Amino acid sequence: MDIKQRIANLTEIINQANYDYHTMDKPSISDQQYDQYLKELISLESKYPEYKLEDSPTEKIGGTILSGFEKVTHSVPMMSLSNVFNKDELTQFDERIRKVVRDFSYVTELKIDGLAVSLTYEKGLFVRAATRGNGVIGEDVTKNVKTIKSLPLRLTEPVDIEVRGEIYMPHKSFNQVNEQRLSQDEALFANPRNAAAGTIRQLDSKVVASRNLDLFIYTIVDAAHVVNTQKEALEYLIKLGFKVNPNFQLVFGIGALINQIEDYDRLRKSLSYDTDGVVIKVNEFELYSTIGYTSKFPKWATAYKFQAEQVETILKDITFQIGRTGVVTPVAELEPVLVSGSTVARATLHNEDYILAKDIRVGDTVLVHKAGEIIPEVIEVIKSRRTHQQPFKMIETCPVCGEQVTRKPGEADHYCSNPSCPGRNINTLIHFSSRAAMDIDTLGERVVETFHELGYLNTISDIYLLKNFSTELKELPGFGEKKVENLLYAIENSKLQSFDKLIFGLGIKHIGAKVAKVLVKNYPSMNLLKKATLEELNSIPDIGEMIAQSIVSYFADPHHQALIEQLEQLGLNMVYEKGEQIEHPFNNKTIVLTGKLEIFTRDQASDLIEKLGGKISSSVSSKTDFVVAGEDAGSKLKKANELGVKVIDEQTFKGMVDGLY
Ligand code: 1X8
Repeated sequence: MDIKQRIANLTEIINQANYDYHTMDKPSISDQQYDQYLKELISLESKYPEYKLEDSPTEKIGGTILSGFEKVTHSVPMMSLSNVFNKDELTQFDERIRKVVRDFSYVTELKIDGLAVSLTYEKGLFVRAATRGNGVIGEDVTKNVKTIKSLPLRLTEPVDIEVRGEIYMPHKSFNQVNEQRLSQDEALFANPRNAAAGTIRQLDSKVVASRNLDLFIYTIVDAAHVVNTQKEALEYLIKLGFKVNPNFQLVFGIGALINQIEDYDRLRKSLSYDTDGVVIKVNEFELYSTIGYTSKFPKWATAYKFQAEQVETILKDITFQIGRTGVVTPVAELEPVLVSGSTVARATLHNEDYILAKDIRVGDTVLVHKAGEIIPEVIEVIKSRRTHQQPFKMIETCPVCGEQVTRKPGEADHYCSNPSCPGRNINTLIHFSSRAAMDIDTLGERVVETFHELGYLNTISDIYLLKNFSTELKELPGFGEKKVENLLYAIENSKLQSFDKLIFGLGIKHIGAKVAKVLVKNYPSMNLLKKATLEELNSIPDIGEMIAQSIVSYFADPHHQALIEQLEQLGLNMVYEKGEQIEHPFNNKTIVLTGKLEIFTRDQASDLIEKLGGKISSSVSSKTDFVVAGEDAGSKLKKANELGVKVIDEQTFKGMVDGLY
């Protein structure tokens, strides 16, 4: 067969396989076969670019890097829909229509919680995708949308057509994306809609391809030229090869409409993507001009918005959380309940006014929801269940440092008046777990922030109490079993960290890593150090007046004394082991061994590195300090070179450790 023909065949086979798998959910060839065809096509296209077809599935891999998005003016504005929030409002919607037309039906469709796009096809070929933007002008996201696996690049008919739909991120992709972001210490997406919107505006389409977005199409622009009803429009979209949400229904009358919505509300809980309501459209296009439009919405359609899930539980206690700025936030400690798919044991109560306005009291039965966000909220008290609960009273002293808590005039928030309140400074926690200090590498800045916001982390000692919340942590978006176990393991491990690292980690003013080392050499245990006097400290070379003063006042503070005692009880290492501190280039460094070693065995090399204070890692990242590359080193060496990580060969390595074993 000639090359041109083979490329055409492969294009068709792979497009069909994509359709079967991603649109029909019915795989027709094995993954292995698919990969083989795709590989062959990629290779042929690179050798014979002149034969590459416009609907080539290799476009789905991404690879274009844009500098920005061009503006696109929509041929027909993308309107939004009016909303109704309950059955009464829905009935009024129906009655308004019934005043002007008789004999009509509705089509109901799930409202997908994503972002709207408009797709243009010319002669059946996909040419452009644009976001909604302000409804009149959107952005050209063609390259990114092209990576969506269920998007047909060629329709089954050679038509010129513009269609609209919703891009969304399925739950599975959302969880994967957040897990990855967590492991790279990046901010988590609050919900799948934000994740989809953030992804579609990525400049690198390879990133978009990796995020596994999906797409449901629900509208044909100027549909009345093609078909007569919305139901026919959906059927025609399916025929053209689009992925249409299968849960659409033809409904007659308000009674059936209400029943249908109740069915959807049950159905949506079992779906693998977020929906936020039901779209209700009059089915017959010929009635649209009679029913008419407002300046913003069509009057022949509306969106019924589902209530965010609300669940009853008991408010066991109200505790207080100190923020970065000293703001004191009351937190509801709840009897754990399942809300919108995850367990909720804590919820924000915002501030004193919020609690008093809703008259929330410890012991009450309360309604909790999670409006698509990570942080759950107490909405209201079920007053009929109240027995003898006492009214809430705002605290007057800080639960962390004991200093006064005051409300600033004109503000709703209370603040802890102690500028160095340990509860207030999450930077202390971030510093403590950092690599140069206790080296809890899975407890990065973002994770600390998230846990702090949720009330799990206030003080350093809370880090070692996280294990008591492992069940709750595993339920958090982006965390999960493995992640939490790794984190708790790293935390336990850090208890063995050397004494000087602990001293450095405490964040005592003016005590850097070097001074911490000097200190532990002179005071080889916490017991000795905490009793150090100004005179003694001043007499040590390298320790000046300011440092001496800072140490003495740190250990004189009862909060710090309590913290140290707690950490001691939790089992942290508080003695300096002589000989442990080796001045060597590997000390404190992360090292990756790769390729075949000839002088040393892997185990010997690892042991040596560890004895010299280094850490062995199995994968190369920007955090790697050295790669020791033996014979035939492969991808790790390549990655090290790409990242600019220092690479040494085995001979050099030998030179660096000679005489030390
Ligand atoms: C928005 C949406 C519509 C549909 C589904 N999901 C949405 N987010 C639908 O019609 N099936 S229609 C729509 C709009 O017109 N703004």
